Amino acid sequence: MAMSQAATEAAPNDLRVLDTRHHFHPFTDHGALNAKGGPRVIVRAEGVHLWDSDGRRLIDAMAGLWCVNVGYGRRELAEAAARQMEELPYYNTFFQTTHPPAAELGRVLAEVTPPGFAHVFFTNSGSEANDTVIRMVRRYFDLLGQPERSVILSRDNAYHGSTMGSASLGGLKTMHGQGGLPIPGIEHVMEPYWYKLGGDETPEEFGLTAARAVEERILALGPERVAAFIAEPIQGAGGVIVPPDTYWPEVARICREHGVLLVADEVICGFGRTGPWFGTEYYGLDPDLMPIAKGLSSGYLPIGGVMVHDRIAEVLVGRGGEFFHGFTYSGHPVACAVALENIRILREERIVERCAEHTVPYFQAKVRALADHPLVGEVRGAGMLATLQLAEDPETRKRFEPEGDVGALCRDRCFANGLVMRSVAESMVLSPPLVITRSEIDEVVEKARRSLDETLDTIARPGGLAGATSAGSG
Ligand code: PXG
Repeated sequence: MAMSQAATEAAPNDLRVLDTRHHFHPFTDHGALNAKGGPRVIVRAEGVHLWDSDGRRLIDAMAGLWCVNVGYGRRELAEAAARQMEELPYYNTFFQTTHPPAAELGRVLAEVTPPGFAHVFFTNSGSEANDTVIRMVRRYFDLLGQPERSVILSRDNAYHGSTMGSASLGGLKTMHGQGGLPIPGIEHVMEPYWYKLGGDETPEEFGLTAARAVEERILALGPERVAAFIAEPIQGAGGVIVPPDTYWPEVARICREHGVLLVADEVICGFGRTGPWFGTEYYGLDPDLMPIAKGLSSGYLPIGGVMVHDRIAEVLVGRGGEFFHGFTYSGHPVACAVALENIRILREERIVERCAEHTVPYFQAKVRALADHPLVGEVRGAGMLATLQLAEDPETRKRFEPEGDVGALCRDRCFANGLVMRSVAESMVLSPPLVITRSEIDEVVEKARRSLDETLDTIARPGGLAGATSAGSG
């Protein structure tokens, strides 16, 4: 007690000290964080730029955490929140009650999502949306008199959230190693990550191999036991893994043939990230459930949901009786009002369409030009998602060992150069706001190239990598 008081007195206004003392952060190694003197402090943002507490300007090529699709500083969103706070700051949507923002947002979501999604179940996050998926899928088959159809298939290296259910759906072994996950009834199959797993197969051949891994598992378990397959159209947090073109048509066929529901996790891909409004439209998929979050409110307030296709709603909503599920803040009026305003902005300014037409080709061309860098083995991407896959030997796809150090070093060089990029192992990820301009894309790419050069310089020096990185997720 005396010690912490002394430290508080020593630095009463140092947010880093306060934060280090009191804040237990998500996905952060606090030992490493303390060693470097505490976290960076972001104090302000406008458009695609952030400012830290030292007054440094950073360009945010990650749209926060893949979510600030309309960019920072949209006053209309703040005003929508303030208006709703004055009118009705809270009321619940349980027990036969609603309020105008929830009812209105349901209607608007039915308009902007692909045909057939007339119903939404509201949550506060993507994790809650995916937990809701588990309960919905199992309830659906119970109602159909097939309670044994309860297994949900997912993929290695998938990210679907951090709650017990959604982390179980996820395929991250590091997460499963903490707290006894996955929960029963969830199985993982190979991800369609050609660069890492494709061996001697062409991407097209490997796409079919990865799809057939889904079918093999369904057959091994017995199709009568398999309820659903969940996947992101394009894996985001796994490292922007764009499946080969052969993958999705085959997976869709397999699910249809075996009566397995298709759950498309649109938490990152939704609301324009891949080009069209939804990632399922990018691939022409016809999913049964679509968890959404992030871009729904452009991250201005927490809100998520599960879009339920009519053929599922007919059972779950139409004749299912009471679904014993919900959150105090399901359909929170202020979050709904902000999501409504966000979608109004996206529609009225045609942000998704203009981005797909004008920004995506420029962004993809500029980022792909980094493929000539000696550290870059492959550039992948679609829409406003892209990644630079770093490699020790781009010719042979030889990866750096141990995985992650070079990516973390490059991520640190990006920060030093005023660029926010995420490193996922050796994938340097880009997911900027959809409103980024061409000159801002030039700024991102120029800073990325400089950061790659500096990374290469460091690792080329004898003993250069040792001690050069700040460990941990980034
Ligand atoms: N599904 C997908 C596809 C996601 O990317 C979630 C569900 C969970 O959403 P919530 O709102 O509960 O976080 C996500 C979240 C990263 C990173 O570093 C990615 C996410 C969250 C935090 C960090 O790439 N994705």
